[in-house]
Amino acid sequence: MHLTAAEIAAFNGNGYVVKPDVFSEADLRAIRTAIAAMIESAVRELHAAGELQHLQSDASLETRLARIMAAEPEAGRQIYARLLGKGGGGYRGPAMFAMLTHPGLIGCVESLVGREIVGSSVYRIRPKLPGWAHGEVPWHQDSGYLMAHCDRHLIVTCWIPLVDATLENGCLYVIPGAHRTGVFRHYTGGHGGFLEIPAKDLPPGAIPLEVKAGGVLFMTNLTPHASFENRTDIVRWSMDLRYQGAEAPTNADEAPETYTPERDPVTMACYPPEADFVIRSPSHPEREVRTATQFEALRDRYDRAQPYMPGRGWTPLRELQIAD
Ligand SMILES: O=C(O)CCC(=O)C(=O)O
Repeated sequence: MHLTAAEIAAFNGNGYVVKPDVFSEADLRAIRTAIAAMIESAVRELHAAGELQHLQSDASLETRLARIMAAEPEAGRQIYARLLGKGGGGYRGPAMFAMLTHPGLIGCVESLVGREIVGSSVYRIRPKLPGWAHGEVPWHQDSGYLMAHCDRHLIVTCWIPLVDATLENGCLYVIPGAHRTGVFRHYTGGHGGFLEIPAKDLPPGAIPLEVKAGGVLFMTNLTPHASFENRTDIVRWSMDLRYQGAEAPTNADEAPETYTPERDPVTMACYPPEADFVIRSPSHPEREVRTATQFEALRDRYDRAQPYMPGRGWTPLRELQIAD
């Protein structure tokens, strides 16, 4: 599977394209089952420790965390933290590796970045819970989170809903064409604790993108996007995976210990705290991470070393509000 010429042109012109049916139901079942199993194990542990009263065992993946969060919010927060870690990037099991290396997805990514493909360190699993502020993600460009010298490189975000993403449950919004403006000023401490571009700084024309489970929304790292309230009673589970080509800075061949405050920032990977991984390299196949075990070991090594990443110097949002 690849993107068609029309899809590539849409991606370049608008900063995004939606491709339906990249993942089959069976593909999604594996990751959904893995997430459900992580929830089950966290629930059992908390229950055994007396920190959760109701197991909510009869609930589905779509409803279990929502029900726990509504009934026992502290236990719900703990499950979220244990389950996903790093804001949603903590899981590195075989089902995650299968998603990251999915042949159809990688074929589409190849259409955008070329044949040498590096998996960007920042991947996330997100449960957008009903009525949960942290689940709403304010306007930002992914570049806002990355090192500034990476702004000129293409890093493709693949946003993958694990349930149908609708207007009601908080699908993504994008601003077509706004990726051509460069990086907008972001502020720290925005809604839900995320980085935020104030809406007044953005061009008009935001549109919602409803995407069915199995489809993928491809975006550039400069595409402004946001998602708002989930007004349903189900969890809008999604994943966002990122990929870059050979020319973008990476830590794929580096020891995490080399990331120290003394190091010149322009020599750094785009997001040093977590491990990048080579998905496909026809020129250096020996660099490829080929097994889930290799992948897990690499991610663990970076986690243990806690590599240094300098901030981008974004201003706190409250300072803007005081100035206003
Ligand atoms: O899933 C969401 O609601 C937000 C996703 C996002 O901001 C991203 O993938 O960068």
